[in-house]
Amino acid sequence: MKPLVAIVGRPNVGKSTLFNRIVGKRIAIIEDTPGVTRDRIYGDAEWLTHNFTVIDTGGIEPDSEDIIPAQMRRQAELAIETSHVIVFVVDGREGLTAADIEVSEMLRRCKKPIVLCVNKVDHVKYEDTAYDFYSLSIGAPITVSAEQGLGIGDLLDEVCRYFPAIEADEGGEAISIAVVGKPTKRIMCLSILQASAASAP
Ligand SMILES: Nc1nc2c(ncn2[C@@H]2O[C@H](COP(=O)(O)OP(=O)(O)OP(=O)(O)O)[C@@H](O)[C@H]2O)c(=O)[nH]1
Ligand SMILES: [Mg+2]
Repeated sequence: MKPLVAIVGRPNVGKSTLFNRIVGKRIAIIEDTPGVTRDRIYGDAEWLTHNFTVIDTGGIEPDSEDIIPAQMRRQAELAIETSHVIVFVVDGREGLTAADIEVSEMLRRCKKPIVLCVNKVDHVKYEDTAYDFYSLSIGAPITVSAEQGLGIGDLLDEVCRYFPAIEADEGGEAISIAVVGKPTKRIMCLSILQASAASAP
């Protein structure tokens, strides 16, 4: 199985734009309105020697009790639960918000590798806005412009750093499945032997 990477964050930060940029196709719908993505969208991607799957998710509104935001949050939680690495997207133009802090607390509980991505840094002159996000205690923020295609290589380098352990784990799982398969084979052989013994004159 390929590594799974979930793109999460509050609404309208540019998750779908980043997703399309990483998969190299316009799969997800992009609009300047919060709440456009409602489901989980999967796409295959590659970077250097790695093949992986990316999941775009709906924006997480931590406080909302309304049905649609709650369902979108559940979709994002499902993506987080099944993924190996999380790309947490924030908006470098708007700066740090209370919703970002709440989403970061939710993500920390999942105990998976998190890469903090500050989007909408379309020009180096905006790079200083990233410093605010150090206070999320998630690690060094990586600045990108999903729209302009800036910083995507650095982001993917960081994401792929977590893959070797995942790929090694997957191998371990495959071996354990093979061992689990053995007794069945023996039982089958035994049944064939018994059947041929029974049918022998
Ligand atoms: N300036 C700038 N705008 C961006 C960038 N990336 C995305 N946007 C804009 O931000 C808005 C929201 O983008 P989306 O990709 O739909 O955001 P989203 O996080 O998927 O939004 P939801 O699905 O509603 O949660 C759109 O108007 C995009 O064009 C960027 O790098 N720079
Ligand atoms: Mg979206």
